[in-house]
Formats: sequence, C-alpha cells, structure tokens
Amino acid sequence: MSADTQKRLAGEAAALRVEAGMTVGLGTGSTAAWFVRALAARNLTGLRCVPTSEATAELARELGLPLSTLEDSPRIDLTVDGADEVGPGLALIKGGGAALLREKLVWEASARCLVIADAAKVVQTLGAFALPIEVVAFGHKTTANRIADVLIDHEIAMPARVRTADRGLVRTDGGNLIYDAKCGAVHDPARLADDLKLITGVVEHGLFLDLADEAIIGTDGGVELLT
Ligand code: ABF
Repeated sequence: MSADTQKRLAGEAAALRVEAGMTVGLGTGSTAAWFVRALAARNLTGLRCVPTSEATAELARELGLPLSTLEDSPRIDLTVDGADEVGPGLALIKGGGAALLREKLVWEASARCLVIADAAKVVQTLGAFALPIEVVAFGHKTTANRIADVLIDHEIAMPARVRTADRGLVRTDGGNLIYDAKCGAVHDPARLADDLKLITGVVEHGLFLDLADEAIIGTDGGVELLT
C-alpha cells in the first residue's frame, strides 16, 4: 500500500469524527487534504472550519466548506492535522509544510487535536526529520547564529539552514522564514522547545508537545489509533 493510500485512510477515518455543528480546525499538508476532501463529502450542516494555511483555505473553499477565522471562532471543537514525525507520547515534529505557526495557534485553541499520518511518520525518537523553526526575516542570519548556539548546547552540531525553493527563500503565510535544524535525534524535546522560544527572532518551532490527544495512523492493515 502506498503512503498516499495510508494518508487517505487516515484522513477518511478522521472525517468520521466530525459532527454537524462543530467548529473544526483544518490542518495543512497532503494528509490533511485527504481529511478536508472526506469532510466536504459528508455534507454536514452547521460546520465552521478554521484553516491553518492559505493552501488549506483554498482547498476548503473549492469544496464548499464554510470557512471561519480564529478571531470569529476562538474555541475550536476538533482540529485534524498531519505531522512530519509522531513520537512517543504523541510528541510531534511539524512544519514541513511551513504552516507551523498558524497550525500551533489553531491547535492551542482546540478542545481536541487529532493527528493523521501514514505509518512511516511513527518514530521512536524525534529528530530524523529536520526540525522547522519559524524566524522573523529581519536580521535572520543573526538569529540563526543564536539558534546554532542553542543547538550546540543540545549536542546538535549541525547549524540550522534557511529553507529555500525555486523562487528563493520560503516565506510562511505570515511572511516569516523557516530554518530547518538537522537534529538527528532530539533527546529532550521539552528543554529544546523552551530554549528555542527564548531566542529573540524565533517566532515558533515545530515541536508540538502535549498537544495531540490521539493519532490515526494509516497502515497496510487499515487504520490504527494511538493515544
Ligand atoms: C502539516 O502536515 C505540517 O506541519 C507537516 O509538515 C505536514 C505533513 O505533511 P504531509 O501530510 O503532506 O506528509 O501539518
């Protein structure tokens, strides 16, 4: 079974958790897109959907899902979103889609958060996937030096690198930059998360700790629930 099929199974299973009248956080990425498609197909009434990126907003709009904003819907019943890594205790690395700031804001406004992922995302130790760190563009190279000092304090020798694409620096929906830190292994995610947030110029990072309530994992044998 392909990873994309596993993602679709997870997304479709998550869509069944939504009830009419709910306020729903819509995640970002290809797995979340399967959830959004399955949710739209259910034609539930009374939904208010808060997207975590412009890309998700566009997909939801095309599918006719009623959109809202965090300002108009500050209390979200359920957010469903993907992840780059799902570790022990549902500690996550997210941000491969450069949407981590809006994702974390929506997650923290949610009564429940459900992660959806293909089987390859489940890991025993976080860090094989480079940790995304959202940085203000102003003076970002100086901020990157401060990040490097913190990473060294966590025995991570590789400096974080600014994310680029064909058209140059990758900008988040909010206009910030993303630095990716090749940690290799994150042995103390909570301490690293705290230390990164203390750095002037760092807006947010992709460690989502104590935020996910459940995970639905698509596997070759169907879907598995992690809590
Ligand atoms: C999003 O889902 C991002 O935080 C994360 O990078 C992405 C995973 O992408 P995909 O579902 O396409 O594997 O929430």
